[in-house]
Amino acid sequence: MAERILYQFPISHYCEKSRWQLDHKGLAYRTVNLLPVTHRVRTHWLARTNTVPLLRDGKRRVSDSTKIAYYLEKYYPDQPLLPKAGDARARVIELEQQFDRYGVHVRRWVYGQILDRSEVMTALVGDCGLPGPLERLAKPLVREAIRRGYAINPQRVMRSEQRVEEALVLLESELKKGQGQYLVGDRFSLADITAASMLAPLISPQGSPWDLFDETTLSPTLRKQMENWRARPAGKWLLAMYAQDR
Ligand SMILES: N[C@@H](CCC(=O)N[C@@H](CS)C(=O)NCC(=O)O)C(=O)O
Repeated sequence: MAERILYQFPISHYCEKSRWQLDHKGLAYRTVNLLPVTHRVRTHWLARTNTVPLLRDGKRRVSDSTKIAYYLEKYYPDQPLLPKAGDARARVIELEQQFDRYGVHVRRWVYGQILDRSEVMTALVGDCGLPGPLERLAKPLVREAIRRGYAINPQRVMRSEQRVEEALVLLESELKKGQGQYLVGDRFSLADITAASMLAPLISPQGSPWDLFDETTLSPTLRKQMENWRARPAGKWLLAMYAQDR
């Protein structure tokens, strides 16, 4: 059988979205961790792209979590995540796009708080198959590349915090419209996977890829913020999604 590979960064929430979808559909795959920065050589060679996730499914190569989502729905329609037609389909598509866009702000806000922690570089660089001395050399370079590439600076992080709040409000208002379990109708869909993957780094549910820290070592301000988010409806929903549907 042809091999299925997801090229990824383990703590990328866009990669989490694709892993969740593959897992939901029960599709076998293996992950290959790429080293941020030099990953571009591989992703460009494979699919003329600079970003992960990138799915290699036998001979086919698909990059971008949204394109991967549509690809998987088309070729592996079991356990569907996208309604076939009608208003529900349009709504899932719209929410998927909205939460995907908020993902950029979640990423900037989270890195703004934790980029200097060693656990982050260990998660990103530690499992890429580099020998020890190279790994030690790579970590500060990757950290600075992330700082520059994602504009992790105080002004931009502050603006992203407002967009994060908007995302949480959107999630809460959508949940109010339905029965509170899923975003569109009474079925788990791509909208739920996207919202949960994009926002979960804010509260690092147990067992998720962002469960990296001994939280008692985080700053009191960050701990308080996470506690507040976990206590509000959006946070409770995210925790429930990870506990029940992930
Ligand atoms: N729209 C893309 C965004 C993917 C994305 O931003 N991936 C980041 C990791 S979270 C990446 O590969 N960054 C590396 C780079 O930009 O060089 C998707 O949905 O897949």
